[in-house]
Amino acid sequence: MDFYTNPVSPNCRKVDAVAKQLGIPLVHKQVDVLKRETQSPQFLALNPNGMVPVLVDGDVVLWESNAIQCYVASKTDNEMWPKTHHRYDIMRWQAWETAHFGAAARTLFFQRVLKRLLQQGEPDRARVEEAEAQFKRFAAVLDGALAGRRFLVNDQLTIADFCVAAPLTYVEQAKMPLAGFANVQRWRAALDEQPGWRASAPPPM
Ligand SMILES: N[C@@H](CCC(=O)N[C@@H](CS)C(=O)NCC(=O)O)C(=O)O
Repeated sequence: MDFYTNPVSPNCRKVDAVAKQLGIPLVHKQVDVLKRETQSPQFLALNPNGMVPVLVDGDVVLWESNAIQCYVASKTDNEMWPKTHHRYDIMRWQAWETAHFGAAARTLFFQRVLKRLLQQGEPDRARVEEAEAQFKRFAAVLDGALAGRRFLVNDQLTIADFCVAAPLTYVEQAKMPLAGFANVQRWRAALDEQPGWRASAPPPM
């Protein structure tokens, strides 16, 4: 399977971590987002959104990291993408990450880290304040869900953990307000013990 990816992208990490954890081989095709390789006609033919990640498996061309996580995990029988009702609980966390928690984290990453790298000026204070408020609101939900358990779904490591943890990849660089969310911090430390998660960490920024 060809995996169009970028090593610093948290959305790509979601998929890479699952593949590495389950020992599913992917052929990594590096795409330089900063050089706008995602806007080339060849790349847009794979994903008209002009974004990584994209997976190509024979005739199957798939974009959207959460769908790709499921597709890759479906290649073997495993507990990370169980064939039980817990699957819908995983899908719920994937949707929640995209719509709420990850959205707030991505705004902080863009405003405080990417803008500088892209030479797009200073962080927008109003957007940072709004994103911090949203981040704290949803981090409280995550913290509550993790009270007394190691992992998000059925207390087993699933693709939901890698999905929800991915936007926290740059928590320090983007100064995401995680202080006070002890269960989230304990869960992040536990994920760092998982070989696939560790191996998918981006190079230091
Ligand atoms: N919802 C998409 C988002 C993908 C996404 O935002 N990719 C970023 C890298 S993390 C990208 O390729 N950005 C390039 C651009 O926006 O031009 C997914 O989960 O796959």
